[in-house]
Amino acid sequence: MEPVDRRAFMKSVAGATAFGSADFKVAESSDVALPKEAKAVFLSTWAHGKPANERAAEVLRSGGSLLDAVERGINVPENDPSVTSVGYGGLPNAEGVVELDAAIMDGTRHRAGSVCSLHSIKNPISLARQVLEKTLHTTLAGEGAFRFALALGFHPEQLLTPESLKKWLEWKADPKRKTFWRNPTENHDTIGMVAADGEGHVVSGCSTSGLAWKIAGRVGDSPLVGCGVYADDNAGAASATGDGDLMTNYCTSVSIVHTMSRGASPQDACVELLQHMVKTDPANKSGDVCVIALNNRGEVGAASMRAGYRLKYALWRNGESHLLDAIAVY
Ligand code: SD4
Repeated sequence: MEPVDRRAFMKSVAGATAFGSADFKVAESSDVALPKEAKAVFLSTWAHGKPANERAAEVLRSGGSLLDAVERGINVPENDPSVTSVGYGGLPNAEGVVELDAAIMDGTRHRAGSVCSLHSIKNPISLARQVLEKTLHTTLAGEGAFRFALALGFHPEQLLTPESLKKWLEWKADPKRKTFWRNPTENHDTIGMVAADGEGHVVSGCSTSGLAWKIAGRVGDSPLVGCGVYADDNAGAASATGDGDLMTNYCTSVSIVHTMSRGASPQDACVELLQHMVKTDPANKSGDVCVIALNNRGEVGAASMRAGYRLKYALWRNGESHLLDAIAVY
């Protein structure tokens, strides 16, 4: 196949709002002389996806698997207290407890591991990976997930930072505070990461502290297989970020992957899902919905429902790391 023309690629990046299949070529498996990470593609949500992608590429370069790469890449925002929607420093639920959700899915085995409503464990994506590798289960929740973590040697930690505690106290003290008793609220920014190794293998991972001030015990879309993550080597992988209470009803990630398996590009599959959501309910046009996807050839797509909640997504490929704006469908 033709070598990737980096200059042409950079040109296409400038001012581009999304990558379609035409923008992008990956190495074929005959390019065996290329280092492992040179063939790989990492695509993640939001600005914190950029250092996550870079870490993921490093892990692959140093001999890790694609699953290791996605897990350790997602560990980066989980460990960063300035990211207030993932892991340590994530904003807590209405009771002041940080409850984390995460999932990872291996497109080769067609198996996932996930954890939800997990407290006191900084790296839920790593625990989700352990559910996948060490158990016959797919999802562990709450106290059981916490005890599973302790049994595996994870250390319990206070996940509230002085900053997130302060924000929670301010929210609590506000008589007009937004709650989830049929009221919208904000604070998003889950990390979703999808990856392809250039040899047909895909992985999807997702980690979040969920919606700030959520009702205790609420589980979002992120740890649900088919919603926050889905990966199938026969087609590709997808992930989502935004209002999980809305997106769960559309099984976003599996819908996108199934559309790709019928021949659609990742970009078209993302857009089709958002259009379908609006077709079933026009009110969804104002929803906070963002999706990312790639296929098993490493072609990528990303879309937001609306410009007012536009996804920034991070793309790593060919040793280059970019932060880009997704298109808004409405
Ligand atoms: C949730 N989807 O718990 C997550 C939150 C999120 O960007 O993605 N924020 O609903």
